[in-house]
Amino acid sequence: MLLPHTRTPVPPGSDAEPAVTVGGRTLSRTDLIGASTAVAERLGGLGVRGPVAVWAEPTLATIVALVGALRAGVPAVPVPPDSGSAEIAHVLGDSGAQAWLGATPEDPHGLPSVPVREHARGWHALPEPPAAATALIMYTSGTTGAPKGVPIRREAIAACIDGLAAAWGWTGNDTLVHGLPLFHVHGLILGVLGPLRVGSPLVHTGKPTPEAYAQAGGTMYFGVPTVWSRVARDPESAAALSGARLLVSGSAPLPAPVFDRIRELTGHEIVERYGMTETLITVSARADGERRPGWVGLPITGVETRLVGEGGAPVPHDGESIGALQVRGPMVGREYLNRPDATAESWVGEGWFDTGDVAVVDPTGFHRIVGRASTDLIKTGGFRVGAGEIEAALLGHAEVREAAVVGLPDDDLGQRLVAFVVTDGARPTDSEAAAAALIAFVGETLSKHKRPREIRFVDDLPRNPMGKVQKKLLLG
Ligand code: MCA
Ligand code: AMP
Repeated sequence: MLLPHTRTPVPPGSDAEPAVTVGGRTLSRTDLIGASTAVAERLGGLGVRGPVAVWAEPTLATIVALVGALRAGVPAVPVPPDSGSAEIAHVLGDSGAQAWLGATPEDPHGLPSVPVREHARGWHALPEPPAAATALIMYTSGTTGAPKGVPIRREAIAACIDGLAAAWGWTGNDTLVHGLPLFHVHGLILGVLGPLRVGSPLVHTGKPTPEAYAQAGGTMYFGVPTVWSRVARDPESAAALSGARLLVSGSAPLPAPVFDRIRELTGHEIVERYGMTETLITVSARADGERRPGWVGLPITGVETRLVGEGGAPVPHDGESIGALQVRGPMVGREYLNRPDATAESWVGEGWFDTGDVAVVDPTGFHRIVGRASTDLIKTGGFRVGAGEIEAALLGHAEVREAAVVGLPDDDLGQRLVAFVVTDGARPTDSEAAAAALIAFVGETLSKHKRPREIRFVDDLPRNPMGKVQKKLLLG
């Protein structure tokens, strides 16, 4: 069964124990089973077979909605609560969402809403949906165009969580703490479905601040590198994590100085793991094994990886030779929703998925992610953002003639979104005000975290003789 089951080994009265705590409010396992069963019964009663959209604020109600949909076998589409209007319209239309389940945005875009009542209880035994059924549809950015939907199978989630539980020695004796968003693989699949499947209570801190992590008193902590670098700059909060069992980082490269500083402050070597929305988590350091700064570890149970060079030639696993990283395994997705073109580009045959990341593998099987093949996929604060989508949003502004978006190195965010903009007519005289207006303009259509941090007004963009913008020249 995917969700939720009792703790292993089963302690007496375990279902009365806390399952999830969000913002200081707790649901026991019994409460969560009852409330999510009520949601599933309601969906069944209304004949909603889905997909259903879930406005994924970090609340108990969101968790009840998502677990209810999973238990009903209705695909759920988590929608980022900072989404802009164009994004919401795209996600609802592309996924074919039939209704909102629980909270809605101010403009529900014409969809009805099925209420979620945290205090309602249902007690029917629900049949387990087929393992290959779609549990979630998650949206993720490509280099260009609108975000693509990734259907995520129940069996893929189970394989990912079980593989990580084995790698990390994760059991019902752990308490997991994090404050990550509930609309991505990291915060939702690892961070909510993980503890429910493993049987370890979850404490969600609302926001992933060092102070909140320090106060939560968990055994396992998840964070993106930005979270760990903020903890590294807060020695008092960091010291409070010394008693934990495992600190885990993922979603973007963890800088080696942050790894070193956290070790100094907490006595812990952070376990790093690597994954994607399309593949879930495929590679990780082990709790009982080596943790090497700058390296993301070994394939988890059931995963195969390979490095591919120019012309498809295999690249040796010698710790130095660089190749395109491809992965396959039971947690890897099978397609993008409604996008046979993009599916054919990334799924290259026999279940292999071309990650778009460039990596090296050493003779012991340890993986290091060297970078991305394209400068147009940017990771900022752990969020994946496509340059093309932001450029298209900027070009929607009447005064923007050309735009090029790049990720510049940033101590806090890893990469910071910077847009180079050519305006119609002369450069704006008050460039600060013009930049603020453009940043706000992007925030109206796209998610807040897709807003450029900085706008640089230029006369021309550097182009090659074919007219293509040479982004590498903007990075320097
Ligand atoms: C941000 N702000 C801005 C701009 N950008 N203001 C003006 N112009 C801008 N361009 C504002 C924000 O709204 C915020 O305001 C303030 O500046 C600080 O923002 P920020 O620096 O972004 O900090 P933050 O809001 O504290 O967020 C940092 C964060 C966040 C908590 C680390 O980036 C985050 O939650 N990242 C997690 C991403 C994640 O879960 N990725 C997983 C996907 P105010 O304070 O007023 O709000 S990857 C995945 O799932 C795979 C499978 C994997 O491997 O894990
Ligand atoms: P997303 O689909 O948002 O999860 O983004 C996936 C991308 O995040 C991957 O293709 C990598 O580029 C990056 N990523 C995830 N985890 C790591 C990591 N531990 N080290 C380096 N890059 C990572």
